[in-house]
Amino acid sequence: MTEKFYVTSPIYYVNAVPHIGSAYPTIAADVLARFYRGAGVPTFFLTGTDEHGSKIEQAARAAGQTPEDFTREVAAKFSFAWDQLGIAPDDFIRTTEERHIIAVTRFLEILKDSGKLYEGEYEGLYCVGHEAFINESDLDGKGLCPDHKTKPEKLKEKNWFFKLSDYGKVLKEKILTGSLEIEPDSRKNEVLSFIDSGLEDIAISRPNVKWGIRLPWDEKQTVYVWVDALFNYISALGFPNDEKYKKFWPADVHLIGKDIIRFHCVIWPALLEAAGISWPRKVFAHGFFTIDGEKISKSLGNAIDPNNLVDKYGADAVRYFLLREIPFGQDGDFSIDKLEARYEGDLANGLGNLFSRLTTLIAQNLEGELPDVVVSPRDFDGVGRLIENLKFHEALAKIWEEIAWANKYIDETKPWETAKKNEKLFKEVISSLVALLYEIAKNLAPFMPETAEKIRSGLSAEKIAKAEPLFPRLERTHA
Ligand code: ME8
Repeated sequence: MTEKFYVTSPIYYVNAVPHIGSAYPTIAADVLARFYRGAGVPTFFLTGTDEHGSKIEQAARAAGQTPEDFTREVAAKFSFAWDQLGIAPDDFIRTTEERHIIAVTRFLEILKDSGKLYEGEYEGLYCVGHEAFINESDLDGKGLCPDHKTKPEKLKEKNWFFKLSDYGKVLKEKILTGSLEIEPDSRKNEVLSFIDSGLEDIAISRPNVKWGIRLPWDEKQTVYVWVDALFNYISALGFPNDEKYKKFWPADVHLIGKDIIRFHCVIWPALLEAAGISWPRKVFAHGFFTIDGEKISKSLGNAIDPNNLVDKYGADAVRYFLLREIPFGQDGDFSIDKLEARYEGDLANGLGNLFSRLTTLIAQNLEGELPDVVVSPRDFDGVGRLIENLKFHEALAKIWEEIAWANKYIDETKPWETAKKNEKLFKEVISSLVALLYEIAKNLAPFMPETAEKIRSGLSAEKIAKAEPLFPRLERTHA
């Protein structure tokens, strides 16, 4: 196994409050971090908020607040939501923090000295929703951005440019040799063909955006928000001198959505290369999900607040559902019906029922005393490897096979009958089930930390009592 593990989620724009889309990669990063921590590997998990640029400035204005107050309030909402979901990052970076601004300023000076920046003029269409220039050919019939349904601004500006066009060759080489891994493969191919189509230099500063980090050598300009944002991955570690930076950089995996792959697989490595800094080892792009078949959008108002889900189903059920239902890396669909079906089937009737049957048998027949625990009758080979490879849904499927096996084993051995007839056999059955349940809890811990803890503490009590249901019956939302 690796000697250290550094995982990041995207940092989220604070123009929107947390929703299940932003919760998704953050939960996945938390699962990886918990898994590596559990394996004794020094681990660092970073998340945070992206707070500069026109989009945020406009959102603050619309809310009638200063950008400072606005960003602070929304960042706190992210932090709160992640906490509710059982997400435990080692750090939460906000791009408006002093430590970030200092690191970005330092990095820009290095970049300037590299000779890879030059001043030029840019004319193009800027989409504030994307925080990026877009091509005329990308617009819909009405001349609007197809994703944001807004008219892009025509800009003609003096900017500082970065010679991205110099980096096609090294990017291709490192991607093809796997020195920068991009997963899934389809995303890797997408990046490679984007590079093949020819890289253009990019503007890395904006003269007319006030809400941003000033260029140290040209105070009239602020850093392009995407460049500012990408640096979070090293500023949070205390680039360039902190021990943490030396210990944890390069990132072992950046988890991102497929929408922001070019920034992470092309611009970010090229900027690092120019500054002589090592590249992240892997970028994994997950898919997008719809809600009841519809795109998540402000105008539809269908964004789901994870806090409401946690209140109703508990954090672990939400974590389980998102990672079990949608194969990580593919697109999928979210619906309350599907969530409730898995809650009742997999969680209440599967795992919950197993735990309650077992504790009841021990409480009723052994006066709550655990027989000697043996080795688990089933092994969980491969679950760890599946997690390392980000195949979360397969890891969970494998754990649930064992849960199903255990419930069937109880049905077949009928321990409530042997309890009276054959105490030795009864104890053997119970011992192996307890051992198996410990194994289940151990493997489940990165995904469902609260549930794993309830199982462990329920089974390690001095006098084992019939357990409270792990997943109480739901009042159905739909008939
Ligand atoms: O892009 N399905 O931030 P953002 C799955 N600040 N994942 C979804 C989703 C959906 N429907 N909607 C959003 C930004 N996401 C930048 C990132 S990183 C240096 C800067 C997830 O608030 C997905 O991971 O728009 C996507 O990449 C991320 O939220 C974008 O969040």
